[in-house]
Amino acid sequence: MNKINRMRRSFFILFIVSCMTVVGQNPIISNQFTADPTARVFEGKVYLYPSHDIPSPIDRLKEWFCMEDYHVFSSEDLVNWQDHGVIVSQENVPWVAPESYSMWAPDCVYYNGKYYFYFPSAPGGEQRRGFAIGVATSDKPYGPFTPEANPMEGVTGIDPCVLIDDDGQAYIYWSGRGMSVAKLKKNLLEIEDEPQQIEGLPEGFKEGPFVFKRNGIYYYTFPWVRDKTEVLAYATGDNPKGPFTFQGVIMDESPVECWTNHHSIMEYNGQWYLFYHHNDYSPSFDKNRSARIDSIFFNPDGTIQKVIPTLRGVGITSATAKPVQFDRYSAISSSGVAIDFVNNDNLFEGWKLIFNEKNSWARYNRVDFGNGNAKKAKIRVFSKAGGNVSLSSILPDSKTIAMFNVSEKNDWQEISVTLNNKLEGIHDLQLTLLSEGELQVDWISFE
Ligand code: FUB
Repeated sequence: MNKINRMRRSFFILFIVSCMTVVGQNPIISNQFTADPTARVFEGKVYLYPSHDIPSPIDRLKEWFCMEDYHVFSSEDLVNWQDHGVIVSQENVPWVAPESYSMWAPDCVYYNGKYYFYFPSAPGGEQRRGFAIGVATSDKPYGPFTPEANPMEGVTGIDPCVLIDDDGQAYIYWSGRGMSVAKLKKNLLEIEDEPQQIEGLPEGFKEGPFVFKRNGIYYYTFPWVRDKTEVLAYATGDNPKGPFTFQGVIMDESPVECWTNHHSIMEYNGQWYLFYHHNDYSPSFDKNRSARIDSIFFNPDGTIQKVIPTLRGVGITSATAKPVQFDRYSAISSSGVAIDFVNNDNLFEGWKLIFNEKNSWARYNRVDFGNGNAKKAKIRVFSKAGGNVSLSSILPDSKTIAMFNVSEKNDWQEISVTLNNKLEGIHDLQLTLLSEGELQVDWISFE
Protein backbone atom coordinates (compact mmCIF):
# COMPACT_ATOMS: atom_id res chain seq x y z
CA MET A 1 0.00 0.00 0.00
CA ASN A 2 1.54 3.37 -0.96
CA LYS A 3 1.74 6.32 1.44
CA ILE A 4 -1.34 8.10 -0.02
CA ASN A 5 -3.47 4.97 0.32
CA ARG A 6 -2.20 4.37 3.82
CA MET A 7 -3.17 7.94 4.74
CA ARG A 8 -6.62 7.43 3.18
CA ARG A 9 -7.02 4.25 5.21
CA SER A 10 -6.01 6.13 8.39
CA PHE A 11 -8.58 8.85 7.75
CA PHE A 12 -11.27 6.24 7.01
CA ILE A 13 -10.48 4.50 10.30
CA LEU A 14 -10.51 7.90 12.03
CA PHE A 15 -13.97 8.57 10.60
CA ILE A 16 -15.28 5.19 11.83
CA VAL A 17 -13.95 5.40 15.35
CA SER A 18 -14.58 9.08 16.05
CA CYS A 19 -17.70 9.65 18.13
CA MET A 20 -17.41 6.18 19.73
CA THR A 21 -17.94 6.40 23.44
CA VAL A 22 -16.05 4.09 25.72
CA VAL A 23 -16.97 3.76 29.36
CA GLY A 24 -14.72 2.65 32.11
CA GLN A 25 -13.84 2.39 35.73
CA ASN A 26 -10.27 1.01 35.80
CA PRO A 27 -9.02 0.54 33.19
CA ILE A 28 -10.80 3.56 31.73
CA ILE A 29 -10.69 2.75 28.01
CA SER A 30 -12.17 -0.55 26.91
CA ASN A 31 -11.98 -0.46 23.11
CA GLN A 32 -8.18 -0.61 22.69
CA PHE A 33 -4.90 -0.58 24.64
CA THR A 34 -3.90 2.83 26.02
CA ALA A 35 -0.47 3.34 27.62
CA ASP A 36 1.48 6.35 28.94
CA PRO A 37 -1.65 8.43 29.61
CA THR A 38 -1.07 12.18 29.52
CA ALA A 39 -4.19 14.03 30.65
CA ARG A 40 -4.71 17.75 30.14
CA VAL A 41 -7.66 20.05 30.80
CA PHE A 42 -8.60 22.02 27.69
CA GLU A 43 -11.79 23.99 27.06
CA GLY A 44 -13.26 22.72 30.38
CA LYS A 45 -12.90 19.02 29.46
CA VAL A 46 -10.26 16.41 30.20
CA TYR A 47 -8.32 15.30 27.13
CA LEU A 48 -6.34 12.10 27.28
CA TYR A 49 -3.34 11.59 25.00
CA PRO A 50 -2.07 8.03 25.50
CA SER A 51 0.25 5.85 23.45
CA HIS A 52 -1.62 3.18 21.52
CA ASP A 53 -0.12 -0.27 22.11
CA ILE A 54 -1.03 -2.89 19.53
CA PRO A 55 -0.12 -6.56 19.13
CA SER A 56 2.76 -6.34 16.66
CA PRO A 57 2.04 -7.10 13.00
CA ILE A 58 5.82 -7.53 12.40
CA ASP A 59 8.15 -10.19 13.86
CA ARG A 60 10.80 -7.70 15.05
CA LEU A 61 8.45 -6.25 17.69
CA LYS A 62 6.47 -9.35 18.71
CA GLU A 63 7.93 -9.16 22.22
CA TRP A 64 8.32 -5.39 22.45
CA PHE A 65 6.35 -2.11 22.38
CA CYS A 66 4.54 -1.62 19.09
CA MET A 67 2.63 1.59 18.34
CA GLU A 68 1.70 3.06 14.96
CA ASP A 69 -0.55 6.00 15.88
CA TYR A 70 -2.17 8.11 18.58
CA HIS A 71 -5.84 8.49 19.48
CA VAL A 72 -7.19 11.28 21.66
CA PHE A 73 -10.07 10.81 24.10
CA SER A 74 -12.12 13.38 25.99
CA SER A 75 -14.39 13.30 29.01
CA GLU A 76 -16.36 15.70 31.17
CA ASP A 77 -16.90 13.27 34.05
CA LEU A 78 -13.81 10.97 33.92
CA VAL A 79 -16.24 8.07 33.41
CA ASN A 80 -17.56 8.44 29.87
CA TRP A 81 -14.75 8.87 27.33
CA GLN A 82 -15.22 9.85 23.71
CA ASP A 83 -12.65 8.42 21.33
CA HIS A 84 -11.93 11.11 18.73
CA GLY A 85 -9.94 8.68 16.62
CA VAL A 86 -6.41 8.85 15.22
CA ILE A 87 -4.73 12.27 15.47
CA VAL A 88 -1.20 11.38 14.32
CA SER A 89 0.03 8.24 12.64
CA GLN A 90 3.52 7.02 11.67
CA GLU A 91 2.27 7.15 8.09
CA ASN A 92 1.62 10.89 8.09
CA VAL A 93 4.82 12.10 9.76
CA PRO A 94 7.45 12.72 7.08
CA TRP A 95 10.48 12.14 9.32
CA VAL A 96 9.34 8.87 10.94
CA ALA A 97 10.89 5.65 9.61
CA PRO A 98 8.24 3.57 7.76
CA GLU A 99 6.96 0.63 9.78
CA SER A 100 9.01 1.62 12.83
CA TYR A 101 5.93 1.31 15.11
CA SER A 102 7.64 3.51 17.70
CA MET A 103 5.08 6.22 18.46
CA TRP A 104 5.88 6.22 22.19
CA ALA A 105 4.65 8.37 25.10
CA PRO A 106 3.30 11.80 23.99
CA ASP A 107 2.22 15.11 25.55
CA CYS A 108 0.02 17.97 24.40
CA VAL A 109 -0.10 21.60 25.56
CA TYR A 110 -2.04 24.72 24.67
CA TYR A 111 -0.15 27.92 23.99
CA ASN A 112 -1.30 31.20 22.39
CA GLY A 113 -4.31 29.77 20.56
CA LYS A 114 -2.73 26.53 19.35
CA TYR A 115 -2.35 22.95 20.57
CA TYR A 116 1.14 21.43 20.39
CA PHE A 117 1.32 17.63 20.39
CA TYR A 118 4.82 16.28 21.22
CA PHE A 119 5.67 12.68 20.40
CA PRO A 120 8.79 10.53 20.21
CA SER A 121 9.48 8.15 17.36
CA ALA A 122 12.21 6.52 15.30
CA PRO A 123 13.53 8.79 12.55
CA GLY A 124 14.11 7.35 9.08
CA GLY A 125 16.71 8.09 6.42
CA GLU A 126 20.01 9.77 7.27
CA GLN A 127 18.88 10.70 10.77
CA ARG A 128 18.13 7.06 11.65
CA ARG A 129 19.53 6.64 15.18
CA GLY A 130 17.66 6.19 18.43
CA PHE A 131 14.59 8.32 19.08
CA ALA A 132 13.76 11.88 18.10
CA ILE A 133 10.88 14.06 19.28
CA GLY A 134 8.47 15.70 16.86
CA VAL A 135 5.64 18.21 17.14
CA ALA A 136 2.24 18.36 15.45
CA THR A 137 -0.02 21.41 15.79
CA SER A 138 -3.75 22.00 15.71
CA ASP A 139 -6.37 24.64 16.43
CA LYS A 140 -8.37 22.11 18.46
CA PRO A 141 -7.36 19.67 21.20
CA TYR A 142 -8.80 16.76 19.17
CA GLY A 143 -7.16 17.75 15.90
CA PRO A 144 -6.70 17.55 13.01
CA PHE A 145 -2.98 17.84 13.88
CA THR A 146 -0.38 18.76 11.28
CA PRO A 147 3.04 17.27 11.94
CA GLU A 148 6.19 19.33 11.40
CA ALA A 149 8.37 18.03 8.55
CA ASN A 150 11.36 17.39 10.83
CA PRO A 151 11.88 16.38 14.45
CA MET A 152 13.12 18.95 16.98
CA GLU A 153 16.80 19.81 16.69
CA GLY A 154 18.95 18.97 19.71
CA VAL A 155 16.40 16.72 21.46
CA THR A 156 17.33 13.04 21.39
CA GLY A 157 15.20 10.74 23.46
CA ILE A 158 11.68 9.74 24.48
CA ASP A 159 8.77 10.74 26.73
CA PRO A 160 8.46 14.49 26.12
CA CYS A 161 6.65 16.61 28.70
CA VAL A 162 6.10 20.36 28.35
CA LEU A 163 5.51 22.77 31.22
CA ILE A 164 4.34 26.31 30.52
CA ASP A 165 5.27 28.38 33.52
CA ASP A 166 3.14 31.20 34.90
CA ASP A 167 5.34 33.78 33.11
CA GLY A 168 4.63 32.08 29.76
CA GLN A 169 8.08 30.47 29.43
CA ALA A 170 7.82 26.88 28.18
CA TYR A 171 10.19 24.07 29.13
CA ILE A 172 10.54 20.65 27.56
CA TYR A 173 11.58 17.62 29.62
CA TRP A 174 12.48 14.23 28.20
CA SER A 175 14.31 10.98 29.00
CA GLY A 176 16.93 8.89 27.23
CA ARG A 177 20.62 9.41 28.04
CA GLY A 178 19.59 10.74 31.43
CA MET A 179 16.74 13.09 32.27
CA SER A 180 16.99 16.37 30.37
CA VAL A 181 15.35 19.79 30.27
CA ALA A 182 15.61 22.77 27.94
CA LYS A 183 13.77 26.04 27.47
CA LEU A 184 11.51 26.24 24.43
CA LYS A 185 11.43 29.21 22.08
CA LYS A 186 8.19 31.16 21.74
CA ASN A 187 7.26 29.05 18.68
CA LEU A 188 7.26 25.97 20.97
CA LEU A 189 8.89 24.04 18.12
CA GLU A 190 12.57 24.62 18.94
CA ILE A 191 14.69 24.59 22.05
CA GLU A 192 16.17 27.91 23.09
CA ASP A 193 19.15 26.82 25.16
CA GLU A 194 21.45 23.84 25.67
CA PRO A 195 19.72 20.81 27.24
CA GLN A 196 20.81 20.22 30.80
CA GLN A 197 20.54 17.18 33.06
CA ILE A 198 18.08 17.22 35.96
CA GLU A 199 19.88 17.18 39.31
CA GLY A 200 18.70 15.67 42.58
CA LEU A 201 17.15 12.41 41.38
CA PRO A 202 17.89 8.99 42.90
CA GLU A 203 20.20 6.44 41.24
CA GLY A 204 18.59 3.82 38.98
CA PHE A 205 16.76 3.74 35.66
CA LYS A 206 14.30 6.61 35.17
CA GLU A 207 12.11 7.77 32.29
CA GLY A 208 8.72 9.39 31.57
CA PRO A 209 9.14 12.79 33.31
CA PHE A 210 5.93 14.64 34.09
CA VAL A 211 6.36 18.12 35.55
CA PHE A 212 3.66 20.34 37.01
CA LYS A 213 3.46 23.33 39.33
CA ARG A 214 1.22 23.59 42.40
CA ASN A 215 1.23 26.39 44.96
CA GLY A 216 4.59 27.65 43.67
CA ILE A 217 6.27 24.22 43.96
CA TYR A 218 7.61 22.49 40.83
CA TYR A 219 6.91 18.76 40.97
CA TYR A 220 9.28 16.64 38.89
CA THR A 221 7.60 13.20 38.78
CA PHE A 222 8.98 10.10 37.04
CA PRO A 223 8.81 6.30 36.70
CA TRP A 224 11.85 4.82 38.48
CA VAL A 225 13.20 1.28 38.84
CA ARG A 226 13.65 1.15 42.59
CA ASP A 227 14.02 -2.61 42.55
CA LYS A 228 12.73 -4.79 39.67
CA THR A 229 9.93 -2.87 37.95
CA GLU A 230 8.93 0.78 37.81
CA VAL A 231 7.41 2.76 40.65
CA LEU A 232 6.19 6.34 40.24
CA ALA A 233 8.33 8.76 42.24
CA TYR A 234 8.76 12.50 42.65
CA ALA A 235 11.08 15.31 43.55
CA THR A 236 10.30 18.97 44.20
CA GLY A 237 12.07 22.24 43.59
CA ASP A 238 11.60 25.98 43.31
CA ASN A 239 12.90 26.29 39.77
CA PRO A 240 11.54 24.54 36.64
CA LYS A 241 15.05 23.36 35.73
CA GLY A 242 15.86 22.15 39.23
CA PRO A 243 17.83 21.18 41.16
CA PHE A 244 15.13 19.04 42.73
CA THR A 245 14.93 17.31 46.09
CA PHE A 246 13.85 13.68 45.99
CA GLN A 247 10.67 13.21 48.06
CA GLY A 248 9.60 9.58 47.64
CA VAL A 249 7.26 7.20 45.88
CA ILE A 250 3.78 8.07 44.59
CA MET A 251 2.82 4.55 43.52
CA ASP A 252 4.53 1.24 44.29
CA GLU A 253 5.37 -1.47 41.75
CA SER A 254 2.43 -2.94 39.84
CA PRO A 255 0.99 -5.90 41.78
CA VAL A 256 0.82 -7.82 38.49
CA GLU A 257 4.41 -6.92 37.58
CA CYS A 258 3.73 -4.70 34.60
CA TRP A 259 7.35 -3.61 34.10
CA THR A 260 6.55 -0.04 33.05
CA ASN A 261 4.39 2.55 34.65
CA HIS A 262 3.91 6.00 33.13
CA HIS A 263 1.70 8.76 34.38
CA SER A 264 0.43 12.31 34.42
CA ILE A 265 -1.11 14.37 37.20
CA MET A 266 -3.75 17.05 36.83
CA GLU A 267 -6.44 18.97 38.69
CA TYR A 268 -10.02 18.94 37.45
CA ASN A 269 -12.99 20.55 39.22
CA GLY A 270 -11.01 20.94 42.45
CA GLN A 271 -9.72 17.34 42.69
CA TRP A 272 -6.26 16.10 41.69
CA TYR A 273 -5.95 12.88 39.70
CA LEU A 274 -3.18 10.45 38.84
CA PHE A 275 -3.39 8.85 35.40
CA TYR A 276 -1.17 5.76 35.05
CA HIS A 277 -1.16 2.38 33.35
CA HIS A 278 -1.22 -1.34 34.14
CA ASN A 279 -1.66 -4.28 31.77
CA ASP A 280 -5.26 -5.16 32.79
CA TYR A 281 -6.44 -6.36 29.37
CA SER A 282 -3.18 -8.23 28.66
CA PRO A 283 -2.14 -10.06 31.82
CA SER A 284 0.44 -12.25 30.10
CA PHE A 285 2.13 -9.58 27.95
CA ASP A 286 2.99 -6.33 29.70
CA LYS A 287 3.70 -4.34 26.50
CA ASN A 288 -0.06 -4.05 25.87
CA ARG A 289 -1.15 -1.67 28.57
CA SER A 290 -4.29 0.16 29.71
CA ALA A 291 -4.79 3.59 31.25
CA ARG A 292 -6.22 4.01 34.72
CA ILE A 293 -7.13 6.91 37.02
CA ASP A 294 -7.13 7.27 40.77
CA SER A 295 -7.47 10.32 42.98
CA ILE A 296 -4.28 11.79 44.41
CA PHE A 297 -4.00 13.87 47.58
CA PHE A 298 -1.48 16.40 48.82
CA ASN A 299 -0.50 16.98 52.44
CA PRO A 300 -0.59 20.55 53.79
CA ASP A 301 3.20 20.80 53.31
CA GLY A 302 2.85 19.94 49.61
CA THR A 303 4.12 16.36 49.85
CA ILE A 304 2.11 13.71 47.99
CA GLN A 305 0.23 10.87 49.66
CA LYS A 306 0.93 7.45 48.17
CA VAL A 307 -1.73 6.27 45.71
CA ILE A 308 -2.98 2.68 46.04
CA PRO A 309 -4.33 1.49 42.66
CA THR A 310 -8.04 0.67 42.68
CA LEU A 311 -10.38 -1.09 40.27
CA ARG A 312 -13.27 1.25 41.03
CA GLY A 313 -11.25 4.27 39.91
CA VAL A 314 -12.93 7.67 40.01
CA GLY A 315 -16.17 9.37 39.12
CA ILE A 316 -19.86 8.67 39.61
CA THR A 317 -21.52 5.81 37.75
CA SER A 318 -24.99 6.42 36.37
CA ALA A 319 -27.37 3.65 37.51
CA THR A 320 -29.34 3.66 34.28
CA ALA A 321 -26.89 4.59 31.51
CA LYS A 322 -24.89 1.35 31.42
CA PRO A 323 -24.72 -1.88 33.46
CA VAL A 324 -22.86 -1.52 36.76
CA GLN A 325 -19.75 -3.70 36.83
CA PHE A 326 -19.31 -5.01 40.38
CA ASP A 327 -16.08 -6.74 39.29
CA ARG A 328 -14.59 -3.19 39.40
CA TYR A 329 -15.43 -3.22 43.10
CA SER A 330 -14.69 -0.65 45.80
CA ALA A 331 -14.31 -3.39 48.42
CA ILE A 332 -14.84 -7.16 48.76
CA SER A 333 -15.18 -9.57 51.65
CA SER A 334 -11.90 -11.05 52.91
CA SER A 335 -12.72 -14.43 51.36
CA GLY A 336 -15.13 -16.01 48.92
CA VAL A 337 -14.76 -13.57 45.98
CA ALA A 338 -12.64 -13.95 42.85
CA ILE A 339 -12.44 -12.01 39.58
CA ASP A 340 -11.93 -13.50 36.13
CA PHE A 341 -12.41 -12.53 32.48
CA VAL A 342 -15.89 -13.11 31.04
CA ASN A 343 -14.52 -14.33 27.71
CA ASN A 344 -10.96 -15.60 27.45
CA ASP A 345 -11.11 -15.22 23.65
CA ASN A 346 -11.79 -11.48 23.92
CA LEU A 347 -10.46 -9.93 27.11
CA PHE A 348 -11.90 -6.50 26.19
CA GLU A 349 -15.33 -7.92 27.14
CA GLY A 350 -14.17 -7.37 30.70
CA TRP A 351 -14.53 -9.26 33.93
CA LYS A 352 -17.00 -11.12 36.13
CA LEU A 353 -17.26 -11.61 39.87
CA ILE A 354 -17.18 -15.16 41.19
CA PHE A 355 -18.79 -15.68 44.60
CA ASN A 356 -17.94 -19.05 46.11
CA GLU A 357 -18.78 -18.71 49.80
CA LYS A 358 -22.05 -17.98 51.58
CA ASN A 359 -22.17 -14.33 52.81
CA SER A 360 -19.31 -13.22 50.59
CA TRP A 361 -19.91 -9.72 49.21
CA ALA A 362 -18.73 -7.00 46.86
CA ARG A 363 -19.32 -3.25 47.15
CA TYR A 364 -19.51 -0.71 44.36
CA ASN A 365 -19.57 2.92 45.48
CA ARG A 366 -21.05 6.08 44.00
CA VAL A 367 -23.94 4.95 41.80
CA ASP A 368 -26.26 7.79 40.82
CA PHE A 369 -30.00 7.03 40.73
CA GLY A 370 -30.93 10.63 39.91
CA ASN A 371 -34.58 11.49 40.56
CA GLY A 372 -35.52 7.91 41.38
CA ASN A 373 -36.87 6.73 38.04
CA ALA A 374 -35.32 3.25 38.25
CA LYS A 375 -38.03 0.68 39.03
CA LYS A 376 -36.27 -2.60 38.19
CA ALA A 377 -32.88 -4.24 38.60
CA LYS A 378 -31.53 -6.89 36.26
CA ILE A 379 -28.64 -9.25 36.99
CA ARG A 380 -26.57 -11.25 34.45
CA VAL A 381 -25.61 -14.34 36.34
CA PHE A 382 -24.21 -17.87 35.88
CA SER A 383 -24.76 -20.60 38.44
CA LYS A 384 -24.93 -24.33 37.84
CA ALA A 385 -26.15 -24.84 41.40
CA GLY A 386 -28.48 -21.85 41.57
CA GLY A 387 -28.62 -19.56 44.59
CA ASN A 388 -29.78 -16.29 46.10
CA VAL A 389 -28.19 -12.87 45.89
CA SER A 390 -29.24 -9.70 47.67
CA LEU A 391 -28.58 -6.18 46.43
CA SER A 392 -28.47 -3.50 49.12
CA SER A 393 -27.80 0.16 49.43
CA ILE A 394 -25.31 0.61 52.25
CA LEU A 395 -24.94 4.39 51.99
CA PRO A 396 -26.49 6.89 52.61
CA ASP A 397 -28.67 4.43 54.54
CA SER A 398 -28.71 0.66 54.79
CA LYS A 399 -31.56 -1.23 53.09
CA THR A 400 -32.11 -4.23 50.84
CA ILE A 401 -33.29 -3.07 47.45
CA ALA A 402 -33.60 -6.32 45.48
CA MET A 403 -33.45 -10.11 45.91
CA PHE A 404 -32.48 -12.35 42.99
CA ASN A 405 -33.47 -16.02 43.14
CA VAL A 406 -31.26 -17.73 40.60
CA SER A 407 -32.36 -21.09 39.24
CA GLU A 408 -29.85 -23.81 38.29
CA LYS A 409 -28.55 -23.31 34.76
CA ASN A 410 -25.40 -24.27 32.89
CA ASP A 411 -25.35 -20.95 31.02
CA TRP A 412 -25.62 -17.21 31.58
CA GLN A 413 -29.10 -15.91 32.38
CA GLU A 414 -30.59 -12.48 33.00
CA ILE A 415 -33.05 -12.05 35.88
CA SER A 416 -35.13 -8.95 36.32
CA VAL A 417 -36.86 -7.95 39.59
CA THR A 418 -38.78 -4.94 40.88
CA LEU A 419 -36.87 -2.72 43.31
CA ASN A 420 -38.18 -2.85 46.91
CA ASN A 421 -37.32 0.77 47.49
CA LYS A 422 -37.23 3.93 45.46
CA LEU A 423 -33.61 5.12 45.22
CA GLU A 424 -32.72 8.75 44.62
CA GLY A 425 -29.30 10.38 44.37
CA ILE A 426 -25.98 8.65 44.95
CA HIS A 427 -25.72 5.29 46.70
CA ASP A 428 -22.99 2.82 47.63
CA LEU A 429 -24.25 -0.65 46.70
CA GLN A 430 -23.48 -4.14 47.95
CA LEU A 431 -24.11 -7.55 46.41
CA THR A 432 -24.15 -10.48 48.83
CA LEU A 433 -24.35 -14.21 48.10
CA LEU A 434 -26.89 -15.67 50.53
CA SER A 435 -26.55 -19.32 49.52
CA GLU A 436 -23.87 -22.05 49.33
CA GLY A 437 -22.16 -22.93 46.03
CA GLU A 438 -20.58 -20.88 43.23
CA LEU A 439 -22.39 -18.02 41.54
CA GLN A 440 -20.90 -15.68 38.92
CA VAL A 441 -22.10 -12.12 38.22
CA ASP A 442 -21.32 -10.25 35.02
CA TRP A 443 -23.26 -7.04 35.76
CA ILE A 444 -26.34 -5.44 37.30
CA SER A 445 -28.42 -2.92 35.37
CA PHE A 446 -31.30 -0.63 36.36
CA GLU A 447 -34.29 0.63 34.39
O1 FUB B 1 5.36 3.24 25.90
C1 FUB B 1 6.72 3.03 25.57
C2 FUB B 1 7.58 3.38 26.72
O2 FUB B 1 7.26 2.58 27.83
C3 FUB B 1 7.40 4.78 27.22
O3 FUB B 1 7.97 5.73 26.39
C4 FUB B 1 8.01 4.64 28.55
O4 FUB B 1 7.80 5.71 29.40
C5 FUB B 1 7.37 3.36 29.02
O5 FUB B 1 6.09 3.57 29.52
